Amino acid sequence: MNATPPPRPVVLSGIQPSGRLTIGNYLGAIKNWLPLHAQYDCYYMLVDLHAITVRQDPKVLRERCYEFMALYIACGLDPAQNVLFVQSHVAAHARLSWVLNCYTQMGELNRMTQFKDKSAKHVDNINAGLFDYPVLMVADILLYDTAQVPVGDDQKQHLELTRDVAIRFNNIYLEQNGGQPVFRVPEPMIPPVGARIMGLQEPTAKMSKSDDAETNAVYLLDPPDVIARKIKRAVTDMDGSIRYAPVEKPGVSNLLSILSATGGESIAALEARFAGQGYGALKGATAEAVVECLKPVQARYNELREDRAGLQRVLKDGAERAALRADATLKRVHDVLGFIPQ
Ligand code: ATP
Ligand code: LTN
Repeated sequence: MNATPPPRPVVLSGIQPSGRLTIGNYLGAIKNWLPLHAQYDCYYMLVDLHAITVRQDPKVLRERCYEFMALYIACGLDPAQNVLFVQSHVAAHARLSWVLNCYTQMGELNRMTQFKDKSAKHVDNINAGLFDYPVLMVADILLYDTAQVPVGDDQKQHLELTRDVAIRFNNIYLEQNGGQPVFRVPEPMIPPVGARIMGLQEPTAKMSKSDDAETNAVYLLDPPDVIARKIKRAVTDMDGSIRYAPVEKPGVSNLLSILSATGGESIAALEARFAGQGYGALKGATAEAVVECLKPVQARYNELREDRAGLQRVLKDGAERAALRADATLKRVHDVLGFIPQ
C-alpha cells in the first residue's frame, strides 16, 4: 500500500508588472526560484494589484503581464513544476487583504521604507493603496500557508510585517481555531550573492525596473551590444584596485557581485583573479558573463512571446491551482472571524 507523501512546504514570491525586468530582478529573485520546486510547492505570481498603486497605462500593463510571464518561463520556471499566475485572477488576495487591514496598525505602515521611497517619487499620487501595499503582500503570503519567501534584500521589512501580523492574528484567534494557529508564520529566503544589485550609474541605490535612466540598469531583453556598452560605462572610482568594499567602492563591488552571481565564481576568487588588473578587464568579463547568462533566456523568450494562447492556458491553469489553496485559507479566516458560512 502506498502511503500519501507528507505535504511539501510552500514557497511563494511575486514581482510587480511595472517597468522592465532587470538583472537585479533575475539575480535577486527569479534565478533563486528555479531549483526550489524540487523541495517545495512553488507559487510565483505577477502582482498586478500591487502595480496599480502607481498609474499604469492599461494597454501597456496587459502586454507587460504577458511579457513578464513569458520571461518567467524563459528564465527556466516550468509551469508544470511551478504554479504561475496573476494575482488579480485569485479573488482571495483582495478579500484577505481587507480583513488584514483591520489587524495592521497605521504606525506599522508608516515605518515602511518602500512607502517612503515611492511616495517621495510619486508626490502627485500618494494614494491609500500605496500606503496599504504591504498589507496586500501580507495577504499574498499568508493565503498559501507559505513557509519560505524568496526575495531580494529590499523586501525584508515587508516580511517582518507579515510575521508580526500573522503572529498577532494567531494569538487573537487561537482558541477560536481549536488551539491551532490560523496562519503559518513565514520566513524570508534571501540569497547570499545578488540580493542587492545596485544601479550601474548610481551604485549607491538599488537597480530598479521602473527607473527612468535607461543606462542605470541592464534589462533582460537588452541586446548583447547594449549590455556591453552599459557595463563598460558603469560608474567606478579613482582608486584603481579591484576589491569588494560596498561602502568605499560601491561601483566596483557591484560589478563583482554581478559577475559572481552570473558566472558562479565567488567574490574572493574574483578578487584574486583580477588582482593587479584594471577596471577595463573587470568590466569586459562582467559584460561577457551577463551576455552569456541572458542568451538562452532571450532565445526562449522570443519563441514563447508569440504564443499568446499558450500563455493564457498557463495563467488559467495557474489561477485554478492557486485558488484551491487560497480559498481554503480564506474560508478558515472567515470561520474564525464569525462570518456566516456561504
Ligand atoms: P520597481 O522599481 O518597479 O519598484 P523592482 O525592480 O524593485 O521594482 P519589484 O517588483 O519590486 O522590482 O521586485 C521583484 C523582486 O526582485 C523582489 O524579490 C525584489 O527583492 C527583487 N529585486 C528588485 N530589484 C533588485 C535588485 N536591484 N537586486 C536584487 N533583487 C532585486
Ligand atoms: N512587494 C514585492 C512584490 C510582492 C511579493 C509578494 C513578493 C508582492 N506580493 C509576495 C513576495 C511575496 C516587491 O515590491 N518586490
